[in-house]
Amino acid sequence: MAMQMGFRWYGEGNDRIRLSDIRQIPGVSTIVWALHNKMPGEIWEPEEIRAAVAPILEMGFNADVVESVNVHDDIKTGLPARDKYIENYQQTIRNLAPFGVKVICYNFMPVFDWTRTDLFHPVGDGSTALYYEAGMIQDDPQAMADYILKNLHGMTFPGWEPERMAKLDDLFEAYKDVTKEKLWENLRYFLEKLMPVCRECDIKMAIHMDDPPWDIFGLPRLLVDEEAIDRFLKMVNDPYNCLTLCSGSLNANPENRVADIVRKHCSRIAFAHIRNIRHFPNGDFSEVSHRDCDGDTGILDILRAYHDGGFDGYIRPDHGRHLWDEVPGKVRPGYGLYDRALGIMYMLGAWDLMEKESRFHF
Ligand code: CS2
Ligand code: MN
Repeated sequence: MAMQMGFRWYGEGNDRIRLSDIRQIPGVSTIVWALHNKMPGEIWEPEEIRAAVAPILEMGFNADVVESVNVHDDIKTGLPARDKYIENYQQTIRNLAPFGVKVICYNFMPVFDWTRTDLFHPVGDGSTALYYEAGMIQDDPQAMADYILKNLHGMTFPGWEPERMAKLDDLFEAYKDVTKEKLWENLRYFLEKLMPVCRECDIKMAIHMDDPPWDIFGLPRLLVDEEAIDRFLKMVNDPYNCLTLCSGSLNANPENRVADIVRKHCSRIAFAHIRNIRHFPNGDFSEVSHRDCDGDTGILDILRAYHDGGFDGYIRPDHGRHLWDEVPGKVRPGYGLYDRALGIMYMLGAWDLMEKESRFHF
């Protein structure tokens, strides 16, 4: 098995990018997909899965990776209703298996998914990118949710479902007593119930890193650094309990050495997200192109660590900048076509060279 390159696609009628566009990017084998109309906790029915996967397979891709099957808040907060939602999750795993799905990416972040303060920040070359202004994330989560929803221009964004965001106060109330230790315990409970089903279906659960990797608005976050990743993998020590190692999420904290984590845990990384970050002295950061020298994340060291580790999982460019005609309203923030395509060519360039060198040396 070799590493497989993926591209996240939001589905027919829900993404301006067409599968036929993606086919023109060299080296993509895998469409990273999801049923974006599903609320956390709902069962994904076989007919719905079949309809979503059919065009992907028809275009000659595989549909091996789902991102995400979102986890209901009752599972994260540990309410009695969680058992019902965990059963639904198990059923979704069983329903995905016949379609060849091998990896499910998910996250365990309370209330919010990734958090940025500016979705179209000028990078300096005429393009824009997602940006985090440290001073802006203080005590008004509602203002941030409103800003993000407005700038999505009606597009769906997993984790930012308007229905959930409308009930922010209730959500914060539900997490009031959920300490970091409780959240760890609830994660363990969830995963231990899933592992037998994962084994039976040969599907890996691959947790996404928390983004940014620190507590926000007083909400605890778990997958934030090497120590937490060690703890997570030991807590449920099962080959089906894996990581979606997101280089950009982790490196939002510049102390996190992503390449070292890859070297340590390569066999437990089912899915690699490659995103590059540039840090500013005041604590702000911007997402940038995948080219190593454009940011501080160490993209080439990370790719080398994957190559040295014999990585045979799935990899994808994570967020890209918005280029050329990708202006607000015409592009899903972070998920345009062009910069992600450029990122793929950059990664494959580095990878092909490492392959060639290793064949030459051995
Ligand atoms: C993604 C995450 O856009 C992104 O940053 O990597 O939103 C990811 O899909 C979720 O956290 C996974 O559940
Ligand atoms: Mn990611």
